[in-house]
Amino acid sequence: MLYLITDGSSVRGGKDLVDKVIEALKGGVKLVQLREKDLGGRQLLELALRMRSVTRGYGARLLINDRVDVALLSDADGVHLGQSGISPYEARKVLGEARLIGVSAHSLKEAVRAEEDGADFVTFGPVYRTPSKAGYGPPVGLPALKDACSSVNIPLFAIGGVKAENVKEALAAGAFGAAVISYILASADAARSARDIIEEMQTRGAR
Ligand code: TZP
Repeated sequence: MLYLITDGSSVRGGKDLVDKVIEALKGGVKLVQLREKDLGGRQLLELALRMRSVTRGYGARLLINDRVDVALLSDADGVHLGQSGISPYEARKVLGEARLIGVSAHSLKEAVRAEEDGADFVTFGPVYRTPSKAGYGPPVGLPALKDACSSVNIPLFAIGGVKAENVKEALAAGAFGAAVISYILASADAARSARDIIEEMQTRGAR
């Protein structure tokens, strides 16, 4: 499963983020996280509602980064939580069982705790050096990914510098899927990039 995470600042050439996400949906993306940390609640909700409409049009799921309130107000499929926000355990009380809760983990310890706290899945990384601008720390590498995959029982998405050229080794390490920002959003042809990475993943039997 390919998981697209938005970052408006990764979009090149003055293109609109929603248009870029539509391109990615056309390329086969079925899971999108709206992650626009600079937006206030009002603007974020407005964008979430637009994303809700486009993702629904392509039968894709939408998660909202950190903001449980915005997820509920936009009727998103769930949230993706960081390490410093509210815990999956608390979020579940508000979201119920039907919505998804993802958690960002940067170490084995964080991945294990996310599972214990009731997360449905985790993203783990950065596995590789990431082209994305924000500071995500040094790559944890494939051995750490492998270790995490064999230590948790929930699906784990490899994140950080993942692209068509290296996604198969992440899956070989045990990852359920891959989460990407720049490989798709900074691509001149997001549909093609999405298709390329999905095809690579499917050769390893990923959905
Ligand atoms: N968490 C760990 S690395 C990362 C996040 C959100 C950024 C991933 O971006 P890219 O461009 O796919 O490397």
